[in-house]
Amino acid sequence: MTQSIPNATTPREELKVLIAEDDHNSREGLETAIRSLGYVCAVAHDGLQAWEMHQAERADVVLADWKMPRLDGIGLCRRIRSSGSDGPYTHFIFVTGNSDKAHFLDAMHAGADDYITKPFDLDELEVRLEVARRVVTMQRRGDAKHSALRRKSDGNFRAARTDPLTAVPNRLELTEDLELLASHVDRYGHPYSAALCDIDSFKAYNDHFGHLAGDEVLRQVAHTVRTSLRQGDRFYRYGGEEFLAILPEQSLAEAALGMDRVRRQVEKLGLVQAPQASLRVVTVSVGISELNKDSTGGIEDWLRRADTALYMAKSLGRNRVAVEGDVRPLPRVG
Ligand code: GH3
Ligand code: MG
Ligand code: MG
Ligand code: MG
Repeated sequence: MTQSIPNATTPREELKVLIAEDDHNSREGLETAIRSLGYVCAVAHDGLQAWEMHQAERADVVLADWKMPRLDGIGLCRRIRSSGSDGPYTHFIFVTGNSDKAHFLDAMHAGADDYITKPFDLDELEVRLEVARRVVTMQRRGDAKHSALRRKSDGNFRAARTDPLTAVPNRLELTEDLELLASHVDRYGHPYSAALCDIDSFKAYNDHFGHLAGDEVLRQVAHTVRTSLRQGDRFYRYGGEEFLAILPEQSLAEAALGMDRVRRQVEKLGLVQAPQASLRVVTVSVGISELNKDSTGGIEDWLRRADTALYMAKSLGRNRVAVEGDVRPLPRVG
């Protein structure tokens, strides 16, 4: 056996090697060789112990004897192959006295990557471990790339469903959520209220203070409404200066009370309105409708009813909450 010293200047991927060998002398010889080549090494006295150790701390490379008590090398190889389909790859090398073709083929069919016959040659072991290192390194790089791509595609998924100005979910997310919600109402009969919120006299605000100042108002109002809602309520930018809150398990009366609290929070922001607006500070009007198992018109009709209620809130003087059915034909103010 010639002993070669690993090149300390080459950056090397750390490789964890696990030896499974029941024969004392073979085990010690292999361990000494592996350590001399600069690898981290763990040692098991049979296949079952190796399997348990591998489960506790995954090895990058397994060097396994063939014949061992409790679980032989073939059994160990099969277990590792059938368990590791979604994790990092384990490079499996047989180190065995069986030098015939039939054993070699059995080993490779069981999922082995390489096959070394005893007595092993240190130079040969070294180059075979270099092969293992290349495979493991490539696999690690592939995993890192895959994770990065996955993070990116998760990020793209979120970005496509988020309004960039206010950071609240957008219409695409709403459309997807509404499909789910419709099936929930059909199946479980749970009621939902829709609260359509519209900033009052926002055109006047923009005309007076400019579009950028208007954007800032949109951000602040969105943040205030969102943080004033109950946990479990959902909130979307519906379009322009309109937002939609979906309130699960709330009757119209409960939703009206809750949304009036939200409306007051917006008023309390005290964002000074344009002089030509009818109100002194920035406010919202809210229209509420309910969807339950008795609703006949479906989602579209539900949202249309919220819009009608919103129109009513505007007609009644803005900065207020109106519930569907509140039909009081007062003249539109402001
Ligand atoms: P009302 O009280 O009846 O709702 O009156 P309003 O002026 O709020 O309603 P109108 O529909 O006449 O005007 C809505 C305004 O909202 C006009 C539009 O420029 C503004 N707006 C819509 N989206 C944005 C946005 O992203 N940024 C800014 N700054 N303004 C927006
Ligand atoms: Mg043995
Ligand atoms: Mg509007
Ligand atoms: Mg408006």
